[in-house]
Amino acid sequence: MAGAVDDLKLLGTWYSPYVLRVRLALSIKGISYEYGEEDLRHKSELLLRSNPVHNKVPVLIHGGKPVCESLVILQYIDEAFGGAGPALLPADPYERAVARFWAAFIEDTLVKAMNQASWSKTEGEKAEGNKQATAALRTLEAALRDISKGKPFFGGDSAGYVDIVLGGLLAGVRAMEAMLGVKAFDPVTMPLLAAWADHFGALDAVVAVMPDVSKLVELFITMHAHIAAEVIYRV
Ligand SMILES: N[C@@H](CCC(=O)N[C@@H](CS)C(=O)NCC(=O)O)C(=O)O
Repeated sequence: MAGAVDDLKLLGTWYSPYVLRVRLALSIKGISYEYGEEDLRHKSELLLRSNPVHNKVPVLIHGGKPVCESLVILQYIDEAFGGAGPALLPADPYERAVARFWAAFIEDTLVKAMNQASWSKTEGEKAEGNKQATAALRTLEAALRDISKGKPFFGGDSAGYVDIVLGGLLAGVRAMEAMLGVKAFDPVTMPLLAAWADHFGALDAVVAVMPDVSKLVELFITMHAHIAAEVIYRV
């Protein structure tokens, strides 16, 4: 295979949006690797040794050397395996800076709001999270219009760094939509993002690594039940 790389291992969990980013990048670049599924209640020695600061997945281990944090890993993949598949970040330094800016926005603003909307203990906190997530998505809709210049992806004709950072959230978004009967990427108010999600989700390289949405729904129902039980216990 064109993107075969020696001694490449990814430590992950099947439901993690951060791990999905790394799987998406490797899949889009056509790079093969060994995958190690972690049980986060009983983390492996390898994980603890490889990410001693955060003890979190994903960790990409290349030639025995660990790289941690999903955004750092994506940039490492682009630089270390430049010869494999399409480049994830643009070549132009200014466009690279713009892509990094939007990746940071997704991470710091959108993910934070989506987590608040999904996992808060009170309805008030959830509603505030929803409001902030919608505002962040509207900002991204405008960014997509500017950056893509009529093409389907933030990366232009093909999916790149920003698409992968946002795309890692897509399985979780689809699961929440199925549970709540709502459209997060509203085709009326966010037509470009709605089309982006359809295009990105249909790419072969994406379909190959997307987790099963119905399994995610089951997991989210269990997680919500745990949060609710904790609230009742605390009351
Ligand atoms: N900022 C990190 C976040 C990674 C993260 O939160 N991973 C979760 C799984 S979704 C984890 O490993 N949690 C284990 C723990 O918190 O102990 C990244 O982008 O890689």
